Amino acid sequence: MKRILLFAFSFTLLAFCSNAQPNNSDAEYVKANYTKYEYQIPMRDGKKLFTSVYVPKDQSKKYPIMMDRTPYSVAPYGADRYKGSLGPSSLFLHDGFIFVYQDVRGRWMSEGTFEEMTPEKEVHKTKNDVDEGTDTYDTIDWLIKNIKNNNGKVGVWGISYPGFFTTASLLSRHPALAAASPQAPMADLYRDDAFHNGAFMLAANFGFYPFFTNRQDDKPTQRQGGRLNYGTADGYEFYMNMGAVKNSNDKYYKDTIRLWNEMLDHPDYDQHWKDRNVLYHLHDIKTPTLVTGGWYDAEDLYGAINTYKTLKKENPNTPIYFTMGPWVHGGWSRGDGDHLGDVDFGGPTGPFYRDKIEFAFFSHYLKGTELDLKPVSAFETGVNQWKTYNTWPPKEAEDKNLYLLPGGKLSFDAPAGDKDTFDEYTSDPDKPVPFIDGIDLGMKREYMVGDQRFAARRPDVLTYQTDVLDHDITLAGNIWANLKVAITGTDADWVVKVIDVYPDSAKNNKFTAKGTYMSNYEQMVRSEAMRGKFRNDFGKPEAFVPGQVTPVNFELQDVLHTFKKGHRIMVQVQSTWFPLIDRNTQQFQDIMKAKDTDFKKETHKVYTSKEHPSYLKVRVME
Ligand code: PG9
Repeated sequence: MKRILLFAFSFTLLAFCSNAQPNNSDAEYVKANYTKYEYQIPMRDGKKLFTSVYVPKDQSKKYPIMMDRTPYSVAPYGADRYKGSLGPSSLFLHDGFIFVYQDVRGRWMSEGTFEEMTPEKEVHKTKNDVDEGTDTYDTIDWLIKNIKNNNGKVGVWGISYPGFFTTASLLSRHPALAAASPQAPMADLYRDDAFHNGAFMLAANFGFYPFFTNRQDDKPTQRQGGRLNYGTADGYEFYMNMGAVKNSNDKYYKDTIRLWNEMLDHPDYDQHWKDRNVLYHLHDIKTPTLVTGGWYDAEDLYGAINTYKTLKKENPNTPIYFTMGPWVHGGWSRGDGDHLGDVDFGGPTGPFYRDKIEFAFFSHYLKGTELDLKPVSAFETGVNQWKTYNTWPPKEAEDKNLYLLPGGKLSFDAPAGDKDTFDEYTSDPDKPVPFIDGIDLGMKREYMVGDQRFAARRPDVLTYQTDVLDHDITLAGNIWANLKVAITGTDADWVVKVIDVYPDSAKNNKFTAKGTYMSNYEQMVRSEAMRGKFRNDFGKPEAFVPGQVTPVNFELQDVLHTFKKGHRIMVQVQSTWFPLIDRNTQQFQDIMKAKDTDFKKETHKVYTSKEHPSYLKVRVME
């Protein structure tokens, strides 16, 4: 019974986290045209990794290998009952490749011990020292030597955690590794899925981490806590009732979830995280690489952008391609990608990427077909058009400051006058600002484009907006928030949101396909949190001095968005964002060990004066 359960669950998650999409006609095609083999491939330290290999029945040709190394179980690929396509899209399936799926070390049917994100140990003391780079090397070497009719070229791809294993495959530096595509790759778990500038991503992780306990003796769980009875569909209510984060073990996990406890034990950026940051290792890479991400990826936006930027910087002579589309986590691998929530992208974006970018990239490097692809392909939201660039961010963009001014104004003109103006609000951890309008048990991914009017109407959310724009303004690149703040407590979280305000009904009585009335819609474009005590160093938290004006500067991830003429640019500032991030006690302490009585209501000030300017540094193309 358990095995069937295991199969059923892992297939569900697999479809979510990787590329497979249940598609009966493809499954029939697989059965008719491919033969499946299963192997336990020996690594250099003797451990064997379970590997499914699908080989075209037509043995008259030689085929490249496309490999996906995953912690999410290849059981569905290993079972006769498997339904679905093979490869990043069915274009690969029908074009003829050898497909390889491998359980990474220590997961499911592979031997060894699973350690989160072990990219490459700095020093291999003995030849048996292993990591994901050496496991990939040994796997590729074995495949090339043992799988009939391979053409000696291997491509590796994967989304999310498999995206990390794809980046780690580059560290194998195996001569047969001819192309790789890390997609929504986790790069630094601290800044990707676990924390955002030190604020803990509570709703995203609480229900998911049970999946990462042990290999064989763990009941599978659905994403969002399949083993838990939340007792409600309202995450805001559930997590308020949970109270302090440490109650999660007392009330639910009883210290049984290793990865969850790693988060609670490592709230600062310490060696635990540095050992798992693959970005430190991306040098001497020769393999052509396509990094793919989504502007609205709520999980690994940092990973996609920084994997590309690091690869490009460290390996100037290696072909490194970058695609960013208007997608959620993995959204490019399935469906049309023509809208998200209420926001319309003017047509399908996924099929274009899968055919003209992803399939063209691998076909070129694995089969020698033509490739007409610019280094950067980026979808410009707001005007819904694909743009190509030689570099990212585009060199044409120029840095400008967008100032928060008195009276809720926002302008490229710096504040004037001598009055040390500021706005203030009471930040109450017992009444945190919701991150969505409505209810959801997890990290509702539409939050990244959601209408922010529900928040703007709260007294603990500051809102600043430009006059109606008389021309289009494009932001292309990252955004830095530079706040000047003062608080009555000794710690605080700062959330900055960049919002596109649609024209009012007089000029915009547009309804979306879903029937949403977009007049005065306040669409989120980019947002980020910063736990104030980490403002100078994620590894060295510092208390605020009550009442002292203090700079808090932090990066919001890149955008390519045009605020059209007739729209406004809006910035909102707040100090709670629940339950997307955990609540700050607003007292300088280890919040993971805080008690329910430690949470204190405090008053926060955001300065808007010439002496203490708060602004966003943006990269503008006009
Ligand atoms: N990026 C997702 C994740 C992995 C591990 C821990 C937390 C999140 C994912 O692979 O779906």
